Amino acid sequence: MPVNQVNRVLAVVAAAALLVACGKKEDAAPAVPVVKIGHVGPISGAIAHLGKDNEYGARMAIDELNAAGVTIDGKKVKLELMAEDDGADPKQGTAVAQKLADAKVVGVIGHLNSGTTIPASKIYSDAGIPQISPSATNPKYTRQGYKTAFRVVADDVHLGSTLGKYAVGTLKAKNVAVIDDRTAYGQGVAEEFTKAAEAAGAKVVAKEFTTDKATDFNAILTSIKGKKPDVVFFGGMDAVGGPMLKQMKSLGITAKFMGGDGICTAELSKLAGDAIGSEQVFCAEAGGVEGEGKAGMDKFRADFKAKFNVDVQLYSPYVYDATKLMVAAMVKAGSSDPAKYLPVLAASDYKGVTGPIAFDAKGDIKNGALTLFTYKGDKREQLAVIR
Ligand code: ABU
Repeated sequence: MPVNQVNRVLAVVAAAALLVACGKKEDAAPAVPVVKIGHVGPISGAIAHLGKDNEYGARMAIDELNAAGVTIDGKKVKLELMAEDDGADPKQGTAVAQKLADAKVVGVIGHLNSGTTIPASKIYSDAGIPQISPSATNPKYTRQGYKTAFRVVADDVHLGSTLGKYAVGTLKAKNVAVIDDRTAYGQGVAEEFTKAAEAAGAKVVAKEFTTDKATDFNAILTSIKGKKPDVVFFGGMDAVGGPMLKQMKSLGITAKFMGGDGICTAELSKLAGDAIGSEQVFCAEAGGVEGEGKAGMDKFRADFKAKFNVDVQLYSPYVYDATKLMVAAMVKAGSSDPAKYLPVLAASDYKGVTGPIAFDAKGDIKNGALTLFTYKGDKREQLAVIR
């Protein structure tokens, strides 16, 4: 074929290729808008197992929602989880809160700890970003007047006062010792326990302090032993409570051990070893289901185990509900713009695996439950659901 003919053929082929390419571009599906939701918990440090438990709850909700398809204002969207680690440290907590605000997430589920949730809540409030904590129980979080702050669990007033009454009324404690880890949560729940135990007639024979990083409690436990308490209450988390129980056993302290939700985990029995005993440890989770609600919770636990190959530690079901509840508010509002869906979120009337969720004027769950547990070896056994 002559050269000019070859050139003509090549030109025709190139033009056809260009047309095909252009056609492809026109036919390509439009990009699906991405809706970014933040999650924050301690994924590093002594309570990383609890942070991961929470993060898995958020991932499970997002994966299920994306699989089912989420449509906001007639448009299909893709949800994306921006998961951050605050190390349970207040400074790291505010740094990641700012990072999420800068990344323009439309909502945040977290943080896990009261000590990080409270300072971070100012950043979210200033940025107009709705925040739902699934586990921070210090009352201050929802008492700062921020319209963006919500909580799907009961608070430390409910936890501490119920445990104080239980120690005196059911465990018949006359003398109690109180230890706290000086965190916003540990100190707060210990104060509420103390008030309620004293009001019910018990004497506080010892008040001791530790930290959320301590590992040696011999000095405070030896002092407590001399005061012969019937109950030792610990305001803090399982990573400290477990070793503390072990050291109580080695010192021959036979008092019952109590704590709030921070010790009420699947991990506590592993951390305490045989010091967990049987009906030796009592604690409360700041939520709970009973009756018909148990089937949904059992299914969640089974699905969670199948997906992540680990058991629920404590608050992943609450994170799961908080995430789905936030997205439900966006769908109902027809917008993922925080300013538009925030009032819908505040007026939520949602039925989750953790039970019904509606918020009061402060952003706290209305009529929140709590569940008392004891341990029999490595089994956490439910005693009662209290409202
Ligand atoms: N509520 C126990 C663990 C989280 C916190 O409030 O610090």
